[in-house]
Amino acid sequence: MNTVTGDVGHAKAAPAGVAPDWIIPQRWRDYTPTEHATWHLLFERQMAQLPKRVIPAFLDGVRVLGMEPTVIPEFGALSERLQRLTGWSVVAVPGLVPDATFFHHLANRRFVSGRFIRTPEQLDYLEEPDVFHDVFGHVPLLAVPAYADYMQAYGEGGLRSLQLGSMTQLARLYWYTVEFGLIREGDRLKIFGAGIVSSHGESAYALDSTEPLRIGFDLRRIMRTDYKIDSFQRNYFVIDSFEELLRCTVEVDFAPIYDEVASQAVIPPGVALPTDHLFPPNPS
Ligand code: HBI
Ligand code: FE
Repeated sequence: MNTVTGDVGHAKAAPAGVAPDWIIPQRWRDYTPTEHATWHLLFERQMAQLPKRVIPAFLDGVRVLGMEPTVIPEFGALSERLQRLTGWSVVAVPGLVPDATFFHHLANRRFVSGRFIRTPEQLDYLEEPDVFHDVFGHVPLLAVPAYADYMQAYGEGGLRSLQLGSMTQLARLYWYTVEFGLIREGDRLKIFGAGIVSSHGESAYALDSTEPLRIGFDLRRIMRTDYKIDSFQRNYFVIDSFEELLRCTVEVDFAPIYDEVASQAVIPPGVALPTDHLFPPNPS
């Protein structure tokens, strides 16, 4: 299952009745029993397979934020817990928002989440991020300080990238870390990307399949690497730690890197370079 977080263009006007920052009320009481049951099904399905696949900090986040298996989290209570830990809050939006709006919220430690949830017929394919992808996939790690700092730095970098016309390169960094990132844990690889964590099929494929490349983190390599939004990834990138990820964003001025990368060929997904540090699938 993949969620499209592709480029939705720049500052599009908010739909009628929606605030300019695209935030809408979650109206938690309006969720139907079927919608809560869909959350319950997706939650249990993932929690059955994630404990041995996901970075432990993700499970700690689910627990410390009080996420329940049976009901869609209420964003006010969720935000109260989260704010105490890392200053982040979760706000509801109708779906994909313009890039500038998205980056603006991240830069202010507000994570935007679709309020809708997929239908029972749509369990494994989704056009836009729904509340399960956004809240189950993305929010638990916002309880981890280094990751919370990285997400805010990404938002600030995103606003700068729009000024520089380099958003495509920066969006690849988001895609290959926040959405589809892997992390080393000893001699094994673990999942942390929200697009994998919230996907039943890709949670297995990303670690076990011999098909995709698993490439050691390299900022310039990532910024040159295209990605597919409607199938499992053909390559993943592997970080050593969130601290490493944070260092690569806050201590580095991206402007010269954007220039360097813009003059080089885009690398299609699934193509290995001789300079890549490749990881094998996890030993079974
Ligand atoms: N809007 N709601 C929402 N969620 C996203 O993940 C999102 C978005 N708008 C733009 C976007 N992502 C990407 O284009 C940026 O990561 C570049
Ligand atoms: Fe996402």
